[in-house]
Order: sequence, then C-alpha cells, then structure tokens
Amino acid sequence: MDTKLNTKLAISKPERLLVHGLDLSYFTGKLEGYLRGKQIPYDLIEMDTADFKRCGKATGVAQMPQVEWTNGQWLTDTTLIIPFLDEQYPDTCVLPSQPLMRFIAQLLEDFGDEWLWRPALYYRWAKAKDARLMSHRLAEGMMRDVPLPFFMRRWAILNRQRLHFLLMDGYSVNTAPRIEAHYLETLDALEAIFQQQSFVLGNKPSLADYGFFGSMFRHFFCDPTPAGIMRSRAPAVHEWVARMWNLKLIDYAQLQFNGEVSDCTQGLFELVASEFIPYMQANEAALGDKKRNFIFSSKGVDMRLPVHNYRAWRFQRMRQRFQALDGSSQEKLQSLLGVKAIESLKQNVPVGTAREIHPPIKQLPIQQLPKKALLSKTKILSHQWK
Ligand SMILES: N[C@@H](CCC(=O)N[C@@H](CS)C(=O)NCC(=O)O)C(=O)O
Repeated sequence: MDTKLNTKLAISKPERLLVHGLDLSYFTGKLEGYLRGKQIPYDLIEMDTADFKRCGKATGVAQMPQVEWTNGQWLTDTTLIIPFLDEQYPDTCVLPSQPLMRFIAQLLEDFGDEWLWRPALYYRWAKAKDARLMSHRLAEGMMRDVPLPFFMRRWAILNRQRLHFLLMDGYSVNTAPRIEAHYLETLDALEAIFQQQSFVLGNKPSLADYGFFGSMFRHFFCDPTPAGIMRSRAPAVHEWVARMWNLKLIDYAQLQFNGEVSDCTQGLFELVASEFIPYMQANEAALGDKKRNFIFSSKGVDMRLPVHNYRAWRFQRMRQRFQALDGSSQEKLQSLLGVKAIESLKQNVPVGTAREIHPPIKQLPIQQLPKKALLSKTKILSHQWK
C-alpha cells in the first residue's frame, strides 16, 4: 500500500483499485474510461450474482460498479467516486474549477447518467438481435453461478431485463419511437459538437465527456443496433468514443477551460431544457405526492414512468448547485437553457437533501467497513495499466 498521506484528507491510496462490475455495464464503462484516463491502475473483477450481493451488503446499495479502496473501505456510485478520485489525484482533474463550467459539466453528467439510461436499455432489450446477444453474454457471465441450465439462465435474465427496463420503464409500441428519438436527438446534438471540437466543453476532456461515456460506449457503440446507427449517422461521435477510451488526461493537464460555451452545444442544451429538466421535476413532484408512477409527456407522447428517489436527489443537488452560483453565471445559464428551465432550477430545495429525506439512498463516497473475504468466487477479467 502507498501510505503517503494526502495532506487534505489524510487518506492512504491503494496501489490498484479492485473494480467489481461487468464489461458490458453502462456505469462500469463510465468508471473504467475515467480510471484509464487518469491512469489509475485497477483490476476489473467480473461480478457473478453472489459477488453482486456481497458488494451490495458491503456498501448498502446493490448496483455496479463497486470499488474496493483500501483498509476495508468501499466506493460506490460513479457520480460520487469521480469527484472523490479527482481530489485524490488532482493533476488530472475532470471537474472544471471555474463555477459556471463546473455546473455545466455536472448538469451534463446528470443528463448522460439519468436521461440516456432509458434508450440505452431499450435498444439492448427491445431489439431481437441485441437481446439475443446480450442475454447470452449475461447468462454466461454474471449468471454463471446460478445452478440452472444455460437456456434457463438466459430466459430468466431476458425476462427480468425486459420487465424492469422496458415494461416498467415507459416502453410500449406507442412510446418506442419516442424512446428511439431520445437516442437519435442526443446523437445529432453530440455530432454537431464533435464536428467542431474534440470534447463536449472544448479542447479539454471533462466530467461532461465521462457523463456521456457510459451510455455511448457500453451500449450505443457496442450493441449491434444502436452501433450501426452511430456509425452511419454520427461518425464523429463514433470516433470520440474510441478516443475517450485511449486518452491520457495528463496530456491535457496544461489546458484550461476557456469559460465560454461554444455555439455548437446549443442543440444539446435544448434537449436538457426541453425534456430532461421537466422530467426530473415531474419525478420529484411525483415522489412528493407519494406516487410510484407518473405520466411524463415527451413531445406529446405520454409515458408511464416509475418514480426514482435517487433521481430526486440528483435534481435537488442540481438546484442547490445552481442556487449557489453568482448572478452573472445564472444569467448565462438562462441564455443557454431558457427561462422555463431556470425557473425550475430556482425552486426551493426542501430542508435536507433527498438523500436524507429518503433513507434508502445510502451511497457514500467512502465507507469504513470491516474487511470481508469478497474475492473467493470472483474472476479477474483484465489487468489495466502496468
Ligand atoms: N448512480 C450509479 C448507478 C449504477 C447503476 O445503476 N448500475 C447498473 C448497471 S450499469 C446496475 O447496477 N443496475 C442494477 C440492476 O440491473 O439490477 C452509478 O453512477 O454508479
């Protein structure tokens, strides 16, 4: 172990991180891209169902990725892990220090994480070719410790994913074209950016790029149907995905964010303002009304969506950050997002954050727990860096 103390947090860093996840997972891909960019050595440990449960017990949240830090400490939730690691390894920060650019990068991370999830899962599980391939991969990967014949493991995972990520997440024959449009519109908006500049916020990679990387890399670039669309419709996005996987953030360390948002990002901000912010607002309102589902109208197409506590917390965090900005930054954001979205961001944040109000959200950036023998049944997939 490297026991050199970080003077700010006095935390010792492990030599290698142990990342529990899957090489087809959205958020594992987001974290892997970031760790590669920062050149932080890690091993990817392919989860099986037992490891998924064990990690969930250790952190209090059943999700992937989950990261073993050191001395029995765990990291969970990429949106908390990234700022934590940025502080630990400050030479290669992806969070802009200038407050307005920082807010924009975090807003786009929210959009990438929470808005593109639905179309990403839709293409994977609604399209026959994609569903066949991915159910095969999950049955032989994550489900390898389930004592059932292969065809039954495959059948079980296919049905589980279709139930949760299609039927319970707004999918029907009527809404399918709109869910596809969420991908196509984002692809077009990103294509307009990458035809002009190398990264979302200019010539330096930032949190905004990693916010898009999970869905764009692990789903839209790799799953057959959306990948075909990306190759023909958005070649600059295709090229950006590959570049993100290969870049070293240290090569960009000397560059500064210039504090100006280029005109080519306009299409992206229109999507954030017209669909994503109203969606986040409707989700929080439904949670306040103690509903489990709500109807969201996406350009006139009604979708029945489940309420997410976690997304209410993300939206409250977004408002807190917006309200902490100075007047001129708020005005600049109004010119990017329009009056209506700004009014939503100005709404009061209830006392405490949603995380405190809704105790099931237990994600902590770092959690002290007794060391457990977690690795007995797991398999190290790949060794990255060194
Ligand atoms: N906010 C979390 C989201 C993690 C997440 O939702 N991961 C997905 C896989 S990519 C998951 O664990 N899904 C659980 C399931 O499918 O049951 C993060 O950023 O790490």
